[in-house]
Amino acid sequence: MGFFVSSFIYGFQPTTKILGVKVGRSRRVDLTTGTVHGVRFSSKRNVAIQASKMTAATTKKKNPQEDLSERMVEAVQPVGKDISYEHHPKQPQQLRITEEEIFDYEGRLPRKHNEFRCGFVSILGAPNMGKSTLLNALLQENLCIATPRPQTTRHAILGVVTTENAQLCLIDTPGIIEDPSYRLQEGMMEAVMGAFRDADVLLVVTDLFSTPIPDDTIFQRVQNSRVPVVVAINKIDLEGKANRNVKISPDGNGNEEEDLEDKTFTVPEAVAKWRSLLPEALAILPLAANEGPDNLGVIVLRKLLLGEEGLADSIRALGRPVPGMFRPGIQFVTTTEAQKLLPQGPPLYDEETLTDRPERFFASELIREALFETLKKELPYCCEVRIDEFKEPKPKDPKPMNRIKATVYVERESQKLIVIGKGGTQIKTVGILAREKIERFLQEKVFLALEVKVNKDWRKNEDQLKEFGYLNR
Ligand SMILES: Nc1nc2c(ncn2[C@@H]2O[C@H](COP(=O)(O)OP(=O)(O)OP(=O)(O)O)[C@@H](O)[C@H]2O)c(=O)[nH]1
Ligand SMILES: [Mg+2]
Repeated sequence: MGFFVSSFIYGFQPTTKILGVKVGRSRRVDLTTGTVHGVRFSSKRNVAIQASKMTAATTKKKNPQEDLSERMVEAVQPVGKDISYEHHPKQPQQLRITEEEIFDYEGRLPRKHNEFRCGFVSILGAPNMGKSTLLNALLQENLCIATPRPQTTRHAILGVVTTENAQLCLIDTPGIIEDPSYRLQEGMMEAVMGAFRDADVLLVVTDLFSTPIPDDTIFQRVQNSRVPVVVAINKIDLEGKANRNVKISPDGNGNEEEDLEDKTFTVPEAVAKWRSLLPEALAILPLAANEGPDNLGVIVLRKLLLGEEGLADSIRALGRPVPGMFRPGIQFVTTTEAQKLLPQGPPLYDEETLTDRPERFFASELIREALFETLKKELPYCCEVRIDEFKEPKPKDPKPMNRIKATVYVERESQKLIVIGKGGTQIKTVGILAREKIERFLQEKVFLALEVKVNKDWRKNEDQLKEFGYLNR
């Protein structure tokens, strides 16, 4: 049975529309139309479904701190005949369902949403192309961290856009590098490959330097992709401007060669280049993700992926057609064609859901963002952040305050000294910046305590990386 379950878990394709249990590399379950968030597959014998508390920051609801165990029971009940479950004795937020029953469950449920479309769009590209910025613009929320430095993103991160007719599950991924030089980078590339497998659409992000996907094997997979490919040529605001381009040095250690002056391509040149690289791409769209959701290119991309009405008009609003934006002889993509991008099927997530990761995760990411923005050279790459304690405000607190304790792990004693700084000044700066970021994210006051510890060579340590969630256990 172990075999079936693991093949089921990893072999899941959204297009097969297994209603009820979606697993893949993300952690969640949808039973009928009820959605259970934050599913963890634990021991070999039992599959534990854990509902993480969805809070304001990770959903669009104002006050979604409801008891999810109720909802989980409701979600399971429609198939109660086939699935037996029990609450975890100590953790009411957990239900246990045996593997066999979950497996039996495949494809049993009636489809309720014949017209609804739902699927995964994996965002891929070289480091620093603006993938995370683009996800945030499409999502219309600041969910993923983005910094001027390459290799900011280390995990595959889900962002969910739900409209009346469709649900777009966007997956941000770490920037692709050709030769991972330590185990952490290998884990990051595993996250890229996982997102590839789950994708209904590949969204390749590049910039006006026409930065290619640095790994030939991955690029060939994009070229031979059976799912549609859309290319976003980002940062078109830099057209014609010389730009300080930060490149990763060949040692792959995250060291940077800064201040390289490079001249950009023009938009038509970049589009023509990508059209020759990917002749079958459905669309090659110039845009500027850092202008956010109102950028004309971002609007087109969102409508295209969601298959919304008015797509052709939005394409016209971009201005004079750039040759190569669409396949030869085609001026634009129709809404009907765009509606074929996502497979038909019911939503996998509640309409308020923005992501499947808890606030803790985003708190640690925002601390990492502050480290990336504050520390020099390769130092941020040696840092990992763990949240040790996250106490939400009590309901009757006159001044609601989240209390967060976190540890910044570095690889060596010498790094610890720099991250702390003389008299603790450096870590204090990081702490203030991170606190402001987390407060904006949670929309609540935060008390943040940071500690710095050495975790020798954690980037190479298999067990440590598993614990940090970079490698599969
Ligand atoms: N000028 C300009 N800069 C942009 C644009 N979009 C993103 N950026 C900047 O590009 C830098 C990298 O953005 P990210 O979103 O972190 O890039 P990424 O592809 O996710 O990078 P990794 O996570 O390292 O792979 C950030 O400084 C962004 O502000 C844009 O349209 N124009
Ligand atoms: Mg990123």
